[in-house]
Amino acid sequence: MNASGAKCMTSEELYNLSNSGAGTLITKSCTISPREGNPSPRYVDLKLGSINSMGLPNLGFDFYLDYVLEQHESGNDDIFFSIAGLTLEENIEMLTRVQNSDFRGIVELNLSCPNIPGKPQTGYDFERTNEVLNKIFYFYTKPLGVKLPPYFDLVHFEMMAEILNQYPVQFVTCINSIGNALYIDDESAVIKPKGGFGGIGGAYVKPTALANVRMFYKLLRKDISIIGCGGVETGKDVFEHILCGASMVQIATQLMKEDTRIFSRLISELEEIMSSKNYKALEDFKGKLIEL
Ligand code: YRO
Repeated sequence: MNASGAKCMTSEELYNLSNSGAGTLITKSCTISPREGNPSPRYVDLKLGSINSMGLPNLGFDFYLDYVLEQHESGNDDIFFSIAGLTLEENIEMLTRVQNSDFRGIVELNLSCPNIPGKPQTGYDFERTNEVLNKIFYFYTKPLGVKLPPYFDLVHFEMMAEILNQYPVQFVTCINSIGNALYIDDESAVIKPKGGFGGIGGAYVKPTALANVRMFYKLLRKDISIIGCGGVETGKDVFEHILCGASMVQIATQLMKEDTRIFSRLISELEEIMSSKNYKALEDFKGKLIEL
């Protein structure tokens, strides 16, 4: 599937994804009101990946709720709806409306929202993450998972896993972009917002993504699925994410570099690797990384 943010904001983009070889799709993270996002240049393609500071441009909650309900009417409930309120109250309002709708798909809650001013993003604020999940699961009963930022410290993996294991989370998606990096061309930043700071994706982040998939695969309850995201360019990268424990894989940077034909390419490259190893199903190698 695509990762939220990559070619999934407009009707046309969602239409193209739904007619691609992707297993499913996810909508652009939304807020209640439509947002223009940050000034351009705000997304730059790099040799080894990408940098972005989009600033959450989206067509607003109602647009995406209408889209997923339209899909439901056509019999398609295998769809992910990404939510990224700028406050806990905004997330609760959107999720209340999803709960009370006919939506039968899956919500991915983006925990990279700014949260409380002066505090880290929600995903890096463990107490706040616990509070957010506690308030949400108090009323929300439909399938829901969380999109996590990358972690770099073993204790942070354990702290986040301990929190997530207390809630009926269906999946976690690892990882969002590696935040607040700076890419320079000659003497200049390459994106305009935030003095050139932005989230990094692509080949740069694959080892971090794989480590996050692997750690959460080991630490989370076995009924919590892992969606791998980060640095997928080829079927070999998909294979490695699954080897670390992913059940599904998302593509952002490489989908931006190519087009929606990437999904059938990745599937045939993965099938090629599987048949060369005599694997018939994902279960034959999922999570089975050889550790020396
Ligand atoms: O800038 C974005 O819209 C963006 N880019 C990412 O790489 N990941 C994200 O989760 C988002 C949306 C959320 C936020 C970073 C703007 C708070």
